[in-house]
Amino acid sequence: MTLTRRTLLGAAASLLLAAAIPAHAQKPLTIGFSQVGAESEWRTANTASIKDAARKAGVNLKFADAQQRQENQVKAIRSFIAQRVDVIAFSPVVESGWDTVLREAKAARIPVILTDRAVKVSDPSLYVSFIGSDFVEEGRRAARWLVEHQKKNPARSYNIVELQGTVGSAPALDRKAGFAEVINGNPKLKILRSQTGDFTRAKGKEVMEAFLKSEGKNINVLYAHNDDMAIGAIQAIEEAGLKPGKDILVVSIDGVKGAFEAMLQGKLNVTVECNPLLGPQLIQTAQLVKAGKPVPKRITVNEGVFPAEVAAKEFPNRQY
Ligand code: GZL
Repeated sequence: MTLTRRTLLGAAASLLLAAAIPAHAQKPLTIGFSQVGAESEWRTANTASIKDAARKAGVNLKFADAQQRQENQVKAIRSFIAQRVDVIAFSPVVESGWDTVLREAKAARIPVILTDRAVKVSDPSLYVSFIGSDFVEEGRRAARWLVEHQKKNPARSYNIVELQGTVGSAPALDRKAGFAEVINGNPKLKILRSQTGDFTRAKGKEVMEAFLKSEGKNINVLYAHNDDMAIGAIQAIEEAGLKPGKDILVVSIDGVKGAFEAMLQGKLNVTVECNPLLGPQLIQTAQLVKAGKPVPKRITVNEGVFPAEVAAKEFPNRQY
């Protein structure tokens, strides 16, 4: 029997076999996921959501924690390519520097899904979909709360210090831009100092200590790009003998449990929600991509704003 005929017969046999195996018994979908790190309560909830959704769907999840370092994410993506996973997904720690490795994934014909944070790439076809929040709008919402608060005391001016997220990350760049857009031109709202706290409690406390040392009682408001930095800063404010939430208003983003607890203690004034529960949408999108079905380029999530007045009522409903 010639090789060709044997090969054709072999292929036909395997096709018949595959058709006979029920879908659930076929090879499970394998997703390689590179996570930013474990820097905040938000990230912990995001990781739990992804792992839980993968487990429930019977997905084989290869999970890599990059400890907030881009080189670790590039390494993880290359490893997923070498392992020939079905889909690569990741939350890019920073916006730029992804073209080369994403071109390698494209050359290997492995689709890439972005979750949580976006990338800036020359060729948008390097990823199939981005599932996450509108960070510019989150920054606007934080500023709008402060604008409305200032209107209650029209004669008062507010000096603001800003704790930015990780340098170069989409949430840090966009939350800064959205906040600045809304306060721009308002003579009563002025940003005195702005510096990164890298989204962590420890760094948020450290930078707030420096702000207090240089600006002292001049500070009326803290705008933190995430609740973890705000919670660290609250400790610094108290250690300086000031009352967070009163002497210094605290405006933050994420909506994690720690922020609700701080609001219930009167130490934080408002948190703008940033939903980390992206697991189910990620798995569903990966399954559609694997099945060759079309998926939206941009999948957003619904989010709210939680001022301290609603904290007691809302806290029991929080899922993260
Ligand atoms: C936002 C996410 C940010 C959170 C932080 O989607 O990337 O990173 O706001 C987290 O808490 O560290």
